[in-house]
Amino acid sequence: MQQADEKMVDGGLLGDANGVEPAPGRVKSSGKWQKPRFSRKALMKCCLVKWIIASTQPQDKDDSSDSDLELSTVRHQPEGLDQLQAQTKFTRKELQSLYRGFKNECPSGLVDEETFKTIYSQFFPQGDASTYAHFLFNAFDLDRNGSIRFEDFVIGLSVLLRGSVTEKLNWAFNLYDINKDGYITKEEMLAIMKSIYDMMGRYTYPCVKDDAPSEHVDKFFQKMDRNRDGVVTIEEFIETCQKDENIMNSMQLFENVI
Ligand SMILES: [Ca+2]
Ligand SMILES: [Ca+2]
Ligand SMILES: [Ca+2]
Repeated sequence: MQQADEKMVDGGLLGDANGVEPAPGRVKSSGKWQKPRFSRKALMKCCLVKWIIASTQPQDKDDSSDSDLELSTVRHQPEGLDQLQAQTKFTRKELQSLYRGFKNECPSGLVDEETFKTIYSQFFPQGDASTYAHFLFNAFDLDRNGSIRFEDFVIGLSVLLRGSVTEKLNWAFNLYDINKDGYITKEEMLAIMKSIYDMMGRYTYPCVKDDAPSEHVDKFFQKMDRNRDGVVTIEEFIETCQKDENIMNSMQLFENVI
């Protein structure tokens, strides 16, 4: 019975991911480990997900490597899978796939800042990703002890990829609030923006001028700091973002660099 259920879930995910039916003739054998599939294209834009998926993809398609993978899937079950399923918007299978990749890349079960820097410099080789990776790492490392556990990692990913607009904005606020004091200053916003532009690289990202980050920030900050006290609170941030389409569009830029 369970096998049948799993097959149904599987088919649903596949259809959603590609918008097409699986090629006829490619019959899946149930119970076999499959390449991770995610139900939304947006997920695939996420560097952290790409990083993990790259490590779980078999180098070739021969059957022996498949059974190796199957074995290691069984070996590496995340602890508290039920709880994680409740805490995130990932399916059980997605969580298992993410966990497999995570354990492959980080056998210790923890990600450190250096790893984030390596990931982002790989995806953005034309720029300098180190500052952005530092800020992003701090946004995931909620207890600020210098490492990210799998649980924190997937809970963060779940918000970023499948959270509601408000959840995403809360997360973005936490990223922008570099010193985590509950306020975004103009300097913090500028530092984040600059780190994104630095990572993108001046010559490869279209329409980027030298003064683009500070122009961006001036505009943003004016709109967001509604009571003109020099700092942006979470309330100001969420209210402004939700009301202003331009800012929402600019948040897309941000979403492309997670
Ligand atoms: Ca931590
Ligand atoms: Ca702050
Ligand atoms: Ca204010």
